[in-house]
Amino acid sequence: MITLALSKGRIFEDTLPLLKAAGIEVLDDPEKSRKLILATNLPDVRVLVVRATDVPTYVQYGGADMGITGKDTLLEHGSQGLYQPLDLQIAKCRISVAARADFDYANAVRQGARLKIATKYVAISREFFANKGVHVDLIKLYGSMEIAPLVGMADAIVDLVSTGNTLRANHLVEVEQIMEISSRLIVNQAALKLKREPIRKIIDAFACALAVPA
Ligand code: PRT
Ligand code: MG
Repeated sequence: MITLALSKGRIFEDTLPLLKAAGIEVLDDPEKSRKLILATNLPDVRVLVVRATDVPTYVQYGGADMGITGKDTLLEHGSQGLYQPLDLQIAKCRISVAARADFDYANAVRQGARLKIATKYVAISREFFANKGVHVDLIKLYGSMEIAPLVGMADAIVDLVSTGNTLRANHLVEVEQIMEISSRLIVNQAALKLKREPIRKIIDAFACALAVPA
């Protein structure tokens, strides 16, 4: 049995064509079904529907053999015990710093300055600002980060941006891009040794599908 951990929403949708290329069809729609373990057309392949942030955990502990997760999630979680064979080029976005338009970010990120950042991405933020020599007080949030600068709780946020509509709707400005984000295929290193052939087959099919221009 090969178990694949996926999250609902954008990653799931973008993954379906890749699965299809590997000859795998998921039999239930996770947006409609309440099932968390989904069967596929292949009797020895199943899909776990987990929270996006839990995908690396399932794969690391062997609850799933493989999974698909954003680079953002992977960097926050750490990649211990995980083999990362492919950048799937799906669910693309960027991770950026955003602040109120009236906030003087350029002045605030001088070497040795101090900045209050609200984010779900504390590890990524800590490293980014440490490399700049800027001291940061990090406030961990789990969502709706955009509110924090508006109510004076933080100077800026670090969050994912794709169209920029969410920032605009909340009167925030993207002041610096940290990195480009896309989703990665991750594989449990022990599973790769024990189930080498079927896992290799899936990795190769995904790689093949990626090589075909959309
Ligand atoms: O929703 P839940 O709390 O269960 O988990 P999650 O929010 O981590 O999952 P999900 O499915 O929303 O995101 C999964 C992955 O998709 C992320 O880890 C990213 O790798 C990737 N991804 C790509 C994005 C976006 N684009 C994105 N735009 N994830 C989130 N967003 C959000 C962003 O946080 C912000 O609130 O969309 C908003 C910004 O979008 P724009 O278009 O308004 O700029
Ligand atoms: Mg979400």
